[in-house]
Amino acid sequence: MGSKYDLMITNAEVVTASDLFFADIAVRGGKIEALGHDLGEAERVIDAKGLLALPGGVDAHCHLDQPQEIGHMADDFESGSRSAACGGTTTIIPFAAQMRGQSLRAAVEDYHRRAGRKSCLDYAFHMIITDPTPKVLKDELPALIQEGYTSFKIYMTYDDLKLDDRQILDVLTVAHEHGALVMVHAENSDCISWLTDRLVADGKTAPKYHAVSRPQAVEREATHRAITFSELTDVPILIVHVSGAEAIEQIRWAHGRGMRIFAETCPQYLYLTADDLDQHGYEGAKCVCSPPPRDPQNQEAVWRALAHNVFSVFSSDHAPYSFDDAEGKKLGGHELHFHHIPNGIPGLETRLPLLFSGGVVGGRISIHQFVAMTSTQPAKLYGLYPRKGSIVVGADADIALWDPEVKVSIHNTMLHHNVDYTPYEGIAITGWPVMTFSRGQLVAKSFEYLGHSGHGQFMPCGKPVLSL
Ligand code: DUC
Ligand code: ZN
Ligand code: ZN
Repeated sequence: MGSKYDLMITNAEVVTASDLFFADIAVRGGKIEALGHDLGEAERVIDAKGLLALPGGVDAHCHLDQPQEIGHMADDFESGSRSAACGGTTTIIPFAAQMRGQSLRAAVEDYHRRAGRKSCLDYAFHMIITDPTPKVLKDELPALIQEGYTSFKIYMTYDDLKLDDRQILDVLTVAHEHGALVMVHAENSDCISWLTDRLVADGKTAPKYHAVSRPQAVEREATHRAITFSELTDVPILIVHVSGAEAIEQIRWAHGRGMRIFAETCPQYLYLTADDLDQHGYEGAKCVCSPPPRDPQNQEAVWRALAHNVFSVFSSDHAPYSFDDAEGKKLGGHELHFHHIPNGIPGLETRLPLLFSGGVVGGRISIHQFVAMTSTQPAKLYGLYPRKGSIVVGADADIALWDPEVKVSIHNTMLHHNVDYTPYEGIAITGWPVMTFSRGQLVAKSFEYLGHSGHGQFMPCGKPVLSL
């Protein structure tokens, strides 16, 4: 090839889900064109000596500008992708959520309008199905799967979102017939509302009671029920945001029976506990998410399950609500009873450093497991591999260069989201991505955002790869 490459990353220690090797990475037209040595000249050369070159992260569970009846998410595709890029992520997959009474097609079209040309990173959509009418099941869903919306989330809780057991069996059947992956939010709705009513009747309304109203038993039961539905309909499912030992036990049980039950966990279940909801005043609202964070023993159970490959995916579940905000945690301008606090915490930018520091530097998981769970496996499960998810010839040049030794103390002031807090304030981290490339474009360097809106492209997804 005579002409110069666009970019050459030299002296990199390249890590994939399976391999580690020293190579130069040659990029042309946004793609990795060659890996090797003495590859020729390039317009731009970046010396990565001392750095690790990892595939950019795929954050397969984040919420951005998601329409909702009350409240407003603090991040849209612009601020969300900016924040993700500064944390080493190069692909985001947020949710096109169907409102009850709305056609699924209209929900997807509306979400494309919201995405506009705002993202600096490539993105795909999951769908959220809340109203599986006969038309949705027979026409819309099969057509949308065909068009590249090959995964969708369903809820077993929340009055405005949940499906009943029969509806779940119906949507799983469509997933089976058309080759889609269903993500399940597994918590028992009636148990939560019964517990909530009792707590409220006793005047127990502070943020800390959020965790009391959603004990592990309600997650365990719903996880088991979802596994049963998967068995009845003969289709793999993915249980999202698994919080602790009891749900893990159910997933291991299913694995023991040879079932393809995939599972995801998130940083909040490694770094937060229910005690973080029990802070002075209303501060605990900052850590209200569902399922709630548990206790140190359960944090250890999640770490062990990560080490044992029980989880295929590690996502942020970024659900951005500002604390001091009448559209956020103080909806309507008030401190709310726990069951009215918008659910979710920010985490797009801190997801990878938290797992790298506690997991890889902490000696709990290998760097290959890190790459697998944060990039390669989500790319495969959601039909984006091999374009995304690895450093291989022909893939998009989505690369994060990591300094594995840099010490960072997390503060919200250094983050790039639009949320006015981070639940990880003050946590000391070792290792941070110091340069992030999206299709060969440098989008973040040393905590500074260098990307631009509109660089990111929408990607229709292929069929899920369900044997990792
Ligand atoms: N589930 C999510 O996946 N995100 C935010 C809130 C929730 O319950
Ligand atoms: Zn959920
Ligand atoms: Zn979520």
